[in-house]
Amino acid sequence: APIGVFDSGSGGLTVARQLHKILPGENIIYVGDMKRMPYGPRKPEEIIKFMDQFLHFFASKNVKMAVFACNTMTSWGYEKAVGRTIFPLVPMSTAVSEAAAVSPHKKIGVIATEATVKKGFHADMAAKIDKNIEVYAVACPDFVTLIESGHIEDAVLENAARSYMLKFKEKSIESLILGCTHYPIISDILKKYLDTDVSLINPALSTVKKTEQILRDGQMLNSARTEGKMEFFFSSAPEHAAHMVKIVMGLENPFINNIDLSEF
Ligand code: DGN
Repeated sequence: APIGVFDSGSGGLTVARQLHKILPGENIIYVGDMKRMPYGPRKPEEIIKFMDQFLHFFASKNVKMAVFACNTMTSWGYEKAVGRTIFPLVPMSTAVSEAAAVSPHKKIGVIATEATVKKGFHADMAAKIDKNIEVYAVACPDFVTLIESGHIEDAVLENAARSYMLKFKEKSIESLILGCTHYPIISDILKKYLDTDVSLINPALSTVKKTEQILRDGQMLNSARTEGKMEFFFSSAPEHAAHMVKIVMGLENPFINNIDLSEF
C-alpha cells in the first residue's frame, strides 16, 4: 500500500523528496491543494475541514499511512485527526530539539505561515522541551504565494527574503527552522540574508525519520526491492505542478492527476 503525503500546494514535495531518498522502495501518493492555497491566512475551521478531505481521499486510496507535509495543517489539525483514521498519521516535526542541539545559547529563529506562528507551534514545543530555549518566530505570508506563482529565484523573491530576514537582525539567532515545507525550495536565497553562522534546519528530515520508525515498528515497510511508484494529484495548475515536481524531485515530465478535494 502507498503512503499518502499532503500539503496545500507543492511545498510538501520537499518532504516527499526526503521520504523517497530514505525509503526509496515505498510507493507515494502526493496531494497538493493548489486551488485553495495558501492556507496560512485561513481560519482554523477551514484548515481542519481541508485536512479531513485529504484524509478521506487517502482512505479511498487505501494508504497505509498519511504524512502531513504541511506545518499549517499539523499545527491546527493533527491533534484533532488522531484516532479518527484507520491508518497512522505522521505530523510535521517542529525540529525544535534539532535546532536547540546546534544552538549553544538556545536562540532559535523560526519562519512559517501566519497560521503556524499564531498557533505557537514551535514556541509550545520549545516550552515543553526546555524553558531556556528562546524562540523568535516570524510569519512570512508572501513566500508561499510567491513560490507558487513561479518566483523562486528572482528579484521579487530576493526582496521579500531580504525584508523578512532583516527581522532577525540583532536577535542573534543561532539556527533557523524552516517551519513551512515550501521554504527549503528557497533556502539558498534565505542564506544570503542571514549571518553565515546561522544553521538552517529543515524539519523534513526528522519527519521522515519518524515515518520510518512507525513503519518499522508496525512491520509496514515495503519489502519489495524495486523502486517505489509515485503518483501526483493537484487540485489546479497542472503545468506549474509538473514544473515544481521536476525542480524539487528531479522527475522529468511527471504525470499530474487532477483532484477535486471538495468531493471528499
Ligand atoms: N506548506 C505549508 C506549511 O508547511 O505550512 C503552508 C502552505 C500554505 O498554504 N501557506
